[in-house]
Amino acid sequence: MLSNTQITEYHQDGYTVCPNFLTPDEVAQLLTETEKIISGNTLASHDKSLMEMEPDQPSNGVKVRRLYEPCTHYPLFRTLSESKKLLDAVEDLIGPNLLFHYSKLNMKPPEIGSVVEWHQDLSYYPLTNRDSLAVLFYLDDADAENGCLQMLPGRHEGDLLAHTSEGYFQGKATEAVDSSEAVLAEGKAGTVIFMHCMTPHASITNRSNRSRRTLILSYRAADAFPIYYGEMTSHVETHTRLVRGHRAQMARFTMKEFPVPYYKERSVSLYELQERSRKGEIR
Ligand SMILES: O=C(O)CCC(=O)C(=O)O
Repeated sequence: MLSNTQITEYHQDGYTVCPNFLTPDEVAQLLTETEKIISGNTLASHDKSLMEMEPDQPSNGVKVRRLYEPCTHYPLFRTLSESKKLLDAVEDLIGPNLLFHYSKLNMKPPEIGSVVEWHQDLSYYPLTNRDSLAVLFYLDDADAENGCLQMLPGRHEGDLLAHTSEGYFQGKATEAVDSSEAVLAEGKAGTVIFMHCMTPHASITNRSNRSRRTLILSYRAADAFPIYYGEMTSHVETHTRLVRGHRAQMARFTMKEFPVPYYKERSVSLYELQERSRKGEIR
């Protein structure tokens, strides 16, 4: 359960940070499992259906950029996604009927970990309402040096920033973001951030010699339905499951209109999409 202060903070700022949400033992178990999953994979030879490697390393390099959908593939992560403590907190923020939406583990390895440019999650998968959030679990101490999350407080209420250019979704804000307003969410391993789906966020390259592994689970209210069934939506929806309460019989609409993300082609991740956008390939 979250405190009233945390709930108020989430609604006012678009996020709340909870130190010590996971015990050191829980963090250690998740990291041991992660090491087991990635062991033996290299840039030249890895299971592309389960993970993405950092591209800028030798072919025998072992630095993983992201694990795809850990809560679908591995029981330890799935159990966490359905744990009472976590669902109680999510319920405090978006109500009693909850869909698990998707998961990923961003590895941000030392001295290489890729940048994440400013974006709002709802731009990727527009829903009929905004009761959707990401839960970010720091599995390492995260700070400015190793690329902790940065967010723009209080910017979750308005319109979506532009994420499109030349008619195609770019996976990142295509209008200027004033990062002088950004708040760095530093935290020890075990810290959890509950972040609204409209909160603009980003993180820089990992410049340190320490990892910054962050597990991200997304949830939404059961009456929040995708408004646009492109190929990307159909793919992500296969991971969606009811984790608390009842399946909705009615979709709840709270917005008159919302930008549609036309993906130029299927992309495996935000990293790849943002890279292609930087190279001017999405047009
Ligand atoms: O790992 C991060 O710093 C942010 C990740 C993120 O925004 C995402 O994967 O959508």
